Amino acid sequence: ADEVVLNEPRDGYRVITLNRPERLNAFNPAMHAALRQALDAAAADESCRALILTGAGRGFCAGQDLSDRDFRAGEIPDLSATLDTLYNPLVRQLRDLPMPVVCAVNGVAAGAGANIALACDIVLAARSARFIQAFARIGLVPDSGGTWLLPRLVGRARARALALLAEPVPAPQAEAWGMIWRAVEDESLMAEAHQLAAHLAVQPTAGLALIKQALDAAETNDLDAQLDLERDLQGRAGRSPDYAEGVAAFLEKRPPRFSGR
Ligand code: T3D
Repeated sequence: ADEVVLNEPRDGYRVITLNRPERLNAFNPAMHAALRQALDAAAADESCRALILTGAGRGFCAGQDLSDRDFRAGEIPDLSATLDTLYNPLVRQLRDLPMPVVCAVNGVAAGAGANIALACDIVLAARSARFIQAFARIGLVPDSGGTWLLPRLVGRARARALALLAEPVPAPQAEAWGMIWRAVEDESLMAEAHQLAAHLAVQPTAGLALIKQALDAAETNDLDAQLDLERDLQGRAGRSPDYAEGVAAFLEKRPPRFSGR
């Protein structure tokens, strides 16, 4: 019952739940370790072809657990070290997972919690959820990829104001701005997330992983480099059993049965 991350296998996918609800699922070292372990296990499990990441209780994640930062004890925390050893590897791992990650943002997502949600592949949020770049309120810099991802998601003007003002963005606004995929009724969030994950879990997983790779590279490639990359990735996709199955199913006018390979 005191597991800080829950890992629930479903048919073809897993649900990973941040589970420190009394702290709005703020990150401490134990939760970092458990989350990394859950992601490693998902990546190593061939039958796992999609993930849902969500939070227990009324929040999604309030970022770093600030009660671990006690200056009264004379501690001057080395935040570069926490980014290097905890947050940055987590964001890299999420981005590099060879399967789609659906984030079901069930409530407030603040600080690193907001940016970890935004680093997922498809972000669904409960209408009542909000996203807060809380860092500026406490003298910090948006991290976990926020300064890179936000301008790309919402444009330079909104990214600057959000980072500097630390104002909450309600989920429907986040959807309207293109920051997330969809805001849905609170009551239907998990049902919609499960539906999406179950759908993704029977898709051509290896192909979806190549799509993730192409879109990530596109953020920094010029068109020429991206065309070369598309050529290389399409070459790999074209040799996959799922491509052969997709074409066969189309020609035979039947639903495909993708193996994920
Ligand atoms: O440090 C490093 O390693 C560098 C990395 C930094 C990454 C970061 O994420 S920095 C940003 C850290 N996060 C924040 O600054 C957000 C802090 N939290 C809030 O601003 C608010 O809690 C929220 C806006 C997220 C939600 O507000 P509200 O009113 O819905 O809830 P609340 O009453 O503030 O919080 C509920 C409880 O959770 C409360 O505990 P209590 O009073 O009931 O015992 C609150 O203290 C606790 N809580 C919320 N966020 C955190 C937290 N406890 C520790 N750390 C938190 N981040």
